Amino acid sequence: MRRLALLLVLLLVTGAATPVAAAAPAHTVSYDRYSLKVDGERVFLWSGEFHYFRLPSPELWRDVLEKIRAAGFNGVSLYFNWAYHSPAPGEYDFSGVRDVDRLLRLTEELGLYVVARPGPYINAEVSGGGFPAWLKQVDGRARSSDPGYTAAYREWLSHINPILARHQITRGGSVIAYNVENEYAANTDAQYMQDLQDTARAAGIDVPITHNQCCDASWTPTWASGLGAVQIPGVDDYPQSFECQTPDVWGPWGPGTTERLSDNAPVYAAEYQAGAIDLNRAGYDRCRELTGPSYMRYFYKSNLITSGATMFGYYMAFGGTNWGWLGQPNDVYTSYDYGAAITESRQLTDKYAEFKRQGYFVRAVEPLRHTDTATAPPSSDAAVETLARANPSTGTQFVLARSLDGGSSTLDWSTPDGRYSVPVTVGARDALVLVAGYDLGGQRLVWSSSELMTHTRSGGRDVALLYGRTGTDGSTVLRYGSRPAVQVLAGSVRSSFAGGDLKLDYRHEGLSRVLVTGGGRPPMLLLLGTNETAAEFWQFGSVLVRSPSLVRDATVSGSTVTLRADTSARTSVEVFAPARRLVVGHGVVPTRTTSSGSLAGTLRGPDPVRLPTLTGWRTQREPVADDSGWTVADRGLPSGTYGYDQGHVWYRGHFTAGGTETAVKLNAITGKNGVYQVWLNGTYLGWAKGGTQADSDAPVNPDPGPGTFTLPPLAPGTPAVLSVLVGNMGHNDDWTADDTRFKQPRGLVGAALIGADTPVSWRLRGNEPDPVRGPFNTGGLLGERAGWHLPGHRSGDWRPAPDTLAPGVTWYRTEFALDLPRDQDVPVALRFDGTGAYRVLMYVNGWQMGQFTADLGPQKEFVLPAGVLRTHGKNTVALAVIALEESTPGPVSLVPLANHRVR
Ligand code: IPT
Repeated sequence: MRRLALLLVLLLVTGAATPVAAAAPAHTVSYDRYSLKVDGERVFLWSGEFHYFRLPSPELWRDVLEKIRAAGFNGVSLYFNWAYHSPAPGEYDFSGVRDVDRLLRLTEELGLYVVARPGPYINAEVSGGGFPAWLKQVDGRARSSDPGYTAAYREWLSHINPILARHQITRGGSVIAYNVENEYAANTDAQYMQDLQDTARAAGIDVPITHNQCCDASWTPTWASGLGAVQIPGVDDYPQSFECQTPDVWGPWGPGTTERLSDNAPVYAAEYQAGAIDLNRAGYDRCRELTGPSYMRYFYKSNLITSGATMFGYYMAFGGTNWGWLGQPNDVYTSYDYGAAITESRQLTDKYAEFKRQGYFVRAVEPLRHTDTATAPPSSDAAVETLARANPSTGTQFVLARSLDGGSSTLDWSTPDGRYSVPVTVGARDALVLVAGYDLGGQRLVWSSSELMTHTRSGGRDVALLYGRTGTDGSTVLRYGSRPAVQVLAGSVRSSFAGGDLKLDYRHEGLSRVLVTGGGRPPMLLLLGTNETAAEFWQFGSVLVRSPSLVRDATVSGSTVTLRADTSARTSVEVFAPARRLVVGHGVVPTRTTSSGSLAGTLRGPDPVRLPTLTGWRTQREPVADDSGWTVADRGLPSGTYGYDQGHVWYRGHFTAGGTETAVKLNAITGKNGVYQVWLNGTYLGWAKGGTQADSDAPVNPDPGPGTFTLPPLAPGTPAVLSVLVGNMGHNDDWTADDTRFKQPRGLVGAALIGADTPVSWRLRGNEPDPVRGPFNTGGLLGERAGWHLPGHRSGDWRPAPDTLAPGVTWYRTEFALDLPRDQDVPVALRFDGTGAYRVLMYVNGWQMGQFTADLGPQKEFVLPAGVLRTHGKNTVALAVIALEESTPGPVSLVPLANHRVR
């Protein structure tokens, strides 16, 4: 009996650890110069970048991935962050929020392809560019074939490669390609590049290996040939730059044309700009504007036609949060919203709608997967530029009509089905991709001046959705053997029939509907919308749904169609499927059948929610503890030498005054925006900015690190102690692959008394990694070391909060309970108001969810993902308020960022 139980337990345990269902069918992955292929079928890879390490809530990975899928993406591009998994050499953790096996299982469940990007170097604005801090102490240049570095990265790959290998498509999983290194363009070492690939192959990676070359093909090597060459070399392109403060300046970083790097591999836009880092702290709304729908239409559609690229990785689809000390100090702050299509609080934006219009098109129209350059129809007006591609087997043509200033033109279009004069209107900074000669289901689309978003075959008829800018004219021509019957169900559409061509003329307004029957073809429902109404459609398999709310999924079983949908208000829903009954979530929705043969109903919105006010704050000063147990700085001052790598480090310097000391000269290197503070015998001497990176891009480094602090007079023989709190901001990247930025030390790097040669003996204390929340969660504040940020800490002896804070660290704690409606999604943020010379590290249930920099801005609201936040139960908030000068911190509150009913 017992043995049986043991066996069962073993089975359960091993069963849980086996990621891919053994029975999942294996597939082949191949490629040619046009596209990837799965089981010989061409695949257009339309993927968005997602960073699991920026969303410490596996439950919400599903939410984001479902939203990515619903937008029409068929893949995700995933960096794997070495540093996130490895707190120390030889130590690796893939549990909890680091469970990438779970992430990959989710992609499999959702049917999303994965481009796996395990680095070892990833950049990504994460601390060290993904290199663990301990690698700074390893001899040998990082990103080279130096033996010290080689041993280190092989250790990482020996952990991550087997996970990725068992999730490959070739073993029934989701991984379709494996990307080595990242924009490896400076100080390159081909032997290293080759070894990364040999190591992957030895671990069973058999999908195509890719690389993302920096910026454009002028960067060499491109890794398209020679030692270290990959199978599918790709290019990263950020044509809009990162200057979010000037969102109207277009294309400062070049035309953004995706380039062909190899004659026998598809064109791969490995990272194509889909947002921006906020280098100048303009706020992410500006970044979203800089990379908004207009840019997306012009640049993304141009890419389809200029290069014929069939592999895209849009960076980012969802940005997330630099929680803890995850972020790299120079380019980002806590939020990594990125101005992406899906916001940091998981909300959909107008960029999402544009992705949907383009993504559905790319998915639906198979001939786009295999195209060559073709002659473009001449345009009567130079304001509208045309470019074209055609599918060599079907003849289907794709014409790009783009304009910078806007214009109307007539195209003299020689389509596969005859020569036509096609009037088109293109807005300013806009582009259309028009299709001709396309076998659309059972129909023949001769041409259309509307854009095709998608089509489906359902209930024995074809349904096609076309759209254009509101107020512009559109025409669609379909070919029939004989005159079909045309029934205009909604809107105003004129039709004419001549020479086998049915021509429909209309203005893009709302949603017109036309039913065409007879003519020797199956019936067809044409939906003629605007940019806005088209974006209200959702498609899952053959089911088309129209609703302004998010639809996550749709399935048909018998005569019932079941949807999963979110609503933020009462909204309409219309389903185009051969069904008589509509179920949303678990409830039947009353419907009527429309003249279009669809089911229409209404979904109710969420109940209002109120969040509690944060009250009852208790405070405690960072303890002035006995430092006898601290680490003796017997090997120099930098903190990394002692393994203190994240966040703050306290230093204590003891000396016996000679009586002539007048000042202390210090230097700390913190990374950009870090500061350090100094006390003598408990008296505050002041603060200074920490030194930043030795930046090869900016050789004139202002390096504000050094600071000289005047000492009060000290009588000879007085025992004195200097206390220095250094606020490290994370580790520099290694973009230049030369160690200079990345291996820059952190903490104090220089200390000397002025006026005497008095020796000072230093001790220091820094962080210990949190075994649950990971290596980036905490730094070395004494309160962190004492667990004051943790939910279990008892703050009974803490005092009520004072109005004014003395310089230094004051801790605050309070609790609040939440009981949000179970079927509602209410993203919550912690909001800080106030400005001044102070900063706040915030902890929610022990998780460090950000740093409010009242002295720098711009971020005031810090997203708290459910999971970290208990939406049903008690929550603990702890704040470490670090005052640089006497400060009066502003109020802190909980704010709802949205409210959706989820079914
Ligand atoms: C490119 C990196 O590959 C990526 O990791 C990330 O850093 C991104 O930029 C910016 O967010 S680097 C390129 C813009 C030079």
